[in-house]
Amino acid sequence: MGQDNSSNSILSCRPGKFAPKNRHCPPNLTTIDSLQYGYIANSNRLHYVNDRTNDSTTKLGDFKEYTNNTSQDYSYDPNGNMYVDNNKRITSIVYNHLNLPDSITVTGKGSIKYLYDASGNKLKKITREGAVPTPIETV
Ligand SMILES: [Ca+2]
Ligand SMILES: [Ca+2]
Repeated sequence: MGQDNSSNSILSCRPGKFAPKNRHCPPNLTTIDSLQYGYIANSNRLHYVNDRTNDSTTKLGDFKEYTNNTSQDYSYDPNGNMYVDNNKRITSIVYNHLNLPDSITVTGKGSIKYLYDASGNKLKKITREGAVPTPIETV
C-alpha cells in the first residue's frame, strides 16, 4: 500500500466564511482548517488528513488531529469499509454481513452498537459513554 504523491488541500476561516482554495484568510479572520488530504495509491481511499493549522484542544467543531502528522489515519477491510479513523479516535468499526456498521469504539468516549432487521433497516442505536453503566438506546 503506497501513498499517492498528489494531495488536495482545503482552507477554511472563521467566523463563518470560507476562503477560496490555496488563499489565505483576510486579516480579521483566523484559519481553523488547512487540510491536506493524502490518498492510497491508485484508489479513492483516504490515507491521511493533515490539518496544517491544527489545534487539538479546539471546541469549534472544526477538523482536528490528536496526532498532527501525515501518517496513516484510516484503515479499510477487504470490503472497503473503513474500520479505523485515528483523527476521530475510532479504534474499531465492526461490520455485519450486510456491510452495515455493527459496533463502533471511540477511545476516551465509549461505544455505539447498532441493531438492524433482516433487511438492514436500523432498529436501534445503543450508546455507552465512558464509565456510565447504563447504555442510552435510541431508534
Ligand atoms: Ca482545525
Ligand atoms: Ca492525521
